[in-house]
Amino acid sequence: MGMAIDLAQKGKGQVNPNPLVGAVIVKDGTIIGSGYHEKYGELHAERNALAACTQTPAGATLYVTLEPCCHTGKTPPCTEAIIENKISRVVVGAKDPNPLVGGKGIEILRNNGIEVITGVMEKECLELNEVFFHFIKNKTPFVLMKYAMTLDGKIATYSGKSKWITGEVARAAVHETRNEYRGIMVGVQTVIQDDPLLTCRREGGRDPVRIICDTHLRTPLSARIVASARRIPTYLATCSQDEKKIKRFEIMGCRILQISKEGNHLCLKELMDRLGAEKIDSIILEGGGTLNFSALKSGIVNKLQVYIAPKMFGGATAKSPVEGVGIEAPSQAFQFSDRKIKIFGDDICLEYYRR
Ligand code: AOF
Ligand code: ZN
Repeated sequence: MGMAIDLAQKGKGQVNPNPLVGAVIVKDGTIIGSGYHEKYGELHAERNALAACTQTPAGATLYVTLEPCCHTGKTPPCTEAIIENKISRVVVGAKDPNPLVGGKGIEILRNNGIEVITGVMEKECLELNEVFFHFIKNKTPFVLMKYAMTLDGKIATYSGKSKWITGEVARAAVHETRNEYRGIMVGVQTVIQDDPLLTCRREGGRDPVRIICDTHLRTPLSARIVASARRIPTYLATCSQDEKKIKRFEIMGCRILQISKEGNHLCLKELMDRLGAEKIDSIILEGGGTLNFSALKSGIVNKLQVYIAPKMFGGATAKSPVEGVGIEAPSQAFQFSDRKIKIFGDDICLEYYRR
């Protein structure tokens, strides 16, 4: 199962909004075939593993990270292939919460005399597909809030400069994440201040779809994101009704999402529904502080990644990662759990889930 998980990871950046799935076929103690879900819409892991078998899989055990499907989607049911190939035992990591499957895959296999063992390395298999499990249940993107800060909690110097806070190893990890996640979202203030591109600078990587939260449509037409919108899908989420302005962005290749207003900002929950409908299953939220606070407050954040570099900027006016109005009492704090610590050279990365 560990090998099947490793194989599944190879599909990162290629399969959204479908799951990462790996499969290994073992006969008489020998691996006779393996495979993974390589690309969205193409063959599932189980069929790829069966096709790769070096000898007949009859009587073999199939290890698969996700319950085999039993529906005809873009491909025929994997349960059929497993039955036809006379696999005698199937070991499943996690059950498939897809309502089209949801335990029925396992049931069909058992009804056909196949022994099925479930929940093997389940925790790891659930984590592997945290995005898929969230998206299939909620139909909204899984949101990762990510920022890099100094030891004194600054994301820029007092003059607004932020290149760079973390070192090269940590920055490379960020581009791995950009390859994995389908979308990346920032507030308009970040676009005005940093003029970022938000692309994936990793060899063979995929650029995430870019989303700018821009309540009053203040994005400069000269921004690099706008200039590259024909090449990389770009959404401007706004409350503005200014048709003339909207037209200008559309001509540049941006897609406008008109969203209702909630207080002084656009309604993030509504935006998540709209992005979910566009099949965007995952988003990296890269700030700035105003949007980060709104995102926490509106409850759209699922996971947190905080990169910390061993340096300090100081400065009372230097920006910190979460701003907005904040909360009044510590008892109202946004809470996080399930801590993980990752090391990237001299930097560290803390990961938590929103509680
Ligand atoms: C995958 N890859 O390896 C497995 C999946 O639209 P389809 O036909 O590609 O089916 C997608 C569903 O199939 C998916 O939501 C999940 O429930 C199930 N299993 N999907 O893309 C795979 N095993
Ligand atoms: Zn399948």
